[in-house]
Amino acid sequence: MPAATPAGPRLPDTAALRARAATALRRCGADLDAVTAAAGRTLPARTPLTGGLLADLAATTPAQIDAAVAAAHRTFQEWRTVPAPRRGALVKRLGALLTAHQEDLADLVTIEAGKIRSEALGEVQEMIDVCDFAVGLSRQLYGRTIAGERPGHRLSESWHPLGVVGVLSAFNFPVAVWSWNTAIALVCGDPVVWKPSELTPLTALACDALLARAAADTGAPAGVHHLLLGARDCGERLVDDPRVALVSATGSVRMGREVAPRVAARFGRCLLELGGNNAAVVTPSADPDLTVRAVVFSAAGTAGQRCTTLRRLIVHEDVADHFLTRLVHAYQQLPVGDPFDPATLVGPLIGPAARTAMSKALAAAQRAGGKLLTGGERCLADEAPEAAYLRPAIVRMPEQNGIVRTETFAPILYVLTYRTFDEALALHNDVPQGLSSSIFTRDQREAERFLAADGSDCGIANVNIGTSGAEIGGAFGGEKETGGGRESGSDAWRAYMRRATNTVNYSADLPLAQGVSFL
Ligand code: UN1
Repeated sequence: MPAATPAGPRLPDTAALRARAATALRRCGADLDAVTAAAGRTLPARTPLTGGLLADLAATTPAQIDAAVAAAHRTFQEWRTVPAPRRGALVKRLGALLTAHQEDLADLVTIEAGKIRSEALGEVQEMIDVCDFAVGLSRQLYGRTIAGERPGHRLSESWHPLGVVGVLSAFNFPVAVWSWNTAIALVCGDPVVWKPSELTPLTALACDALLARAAADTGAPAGVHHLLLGARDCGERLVDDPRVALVSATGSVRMGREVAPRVAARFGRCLLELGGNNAAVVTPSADPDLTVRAVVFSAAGTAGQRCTTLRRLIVHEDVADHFLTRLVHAYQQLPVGDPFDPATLVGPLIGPAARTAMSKALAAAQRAGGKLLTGGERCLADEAPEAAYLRPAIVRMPEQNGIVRTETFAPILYVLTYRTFDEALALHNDVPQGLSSSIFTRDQREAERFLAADGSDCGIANVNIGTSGAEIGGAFGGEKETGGGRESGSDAWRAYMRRATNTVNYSADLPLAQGVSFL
């Protein structure tokens, strides 16, 4: 449990957190006092550790947003002609600066998003990893040569920079998802305008300062990156601006439903990473120790606030009771509290609204016949009444009803049981979302079936590991209401470039395709 004496404070106070954030920012090259608003439109920066106010920041004005997009668009005319490996040099330098400032950035991630130390460091590592990936990619933006049908002709495709990329990111991965988009957009030749979650402006300021330094150090134009601090209206201006060629948005399904048609109406491109409702199938042959550990990390880690968090467990009825006894026991040992304490495994939820959403979902699940096996209690309420520390919960459900099919961004794991493997797959796929999925089995037939065309319908399908914690090398994203986008590894870079098909006639004849004769 967190090292604490019952009488003493168990959480750092807001003033200490503010000082720590200011130090981390200063080391990264940003000055908290300089960005604090004297008057006018403000954006409050809070910490979920106490619920306290860290600073009132000056919010970006509509005129500044338009100026940022205009500058990014101007920079595009130049940046697109810089050879990709030279663009890679900027990202290489960014990766080096992120490495040098891993601790500072992790401090800010903990202070603003509430992540425990190891996960905060892991999030920064994810940024460093994607920079490495993008640097390699900067020499591998390959097109194809295609076997054409006409003699004396060469048919090929080339990939060109697309334009300004607008990145809308969420609080739960305040910097990693930005880096997936930004590192790849930059090597692809696209300037970035970033609108981070209004809940995590300080981590964004630090990243923006480091990228500005990387640009200065490598001779890249400063206009390749712009940060907008503000609420929804900031994002809306990016969504509606025809100079923004690609809007890459991470967040709720509700947000995606607004963004996608607005971008489509102007024939812009969208890359959406929306909600998940990720499940794991636990079969009779599953390795019990490994499965319990994987399930606890995926379901209760990050306080249940990953898109990839495990939210549904589909367990074979023969092993359900035994497995759940072990799982409940593991849950009850989870230390909840100050995320800076190395013993803590579960930090706070992002704020009071998340606390309410969790309580409401638990009440709805129980009204529908669910049995709360553990969790849901509030912790540290006396010390931090504005914060949201809750024990991760497990609820055994009689069926997959509306509440189970809804993503609640909190540590609630719903348990369902199955008899036949087909039944497990049907339950698995019968939700509107399609991000991540897992099966725990030592039966190869089951494992392969889960990964086959009629198995999991998600963008990520795993065997004997949990639903969360993907590496950056694979394409990240999902189907159905998750939005269909793919980010980070594999060939996700193609979303950030435009494809041109080129046919070159090096003969003296003019044969027409499809055997057409004319003139
Ligand atoms: C997210 O929650 O939006 O796979 C991203 C994972 C992390 C990324 C999650 N690498 O859990």
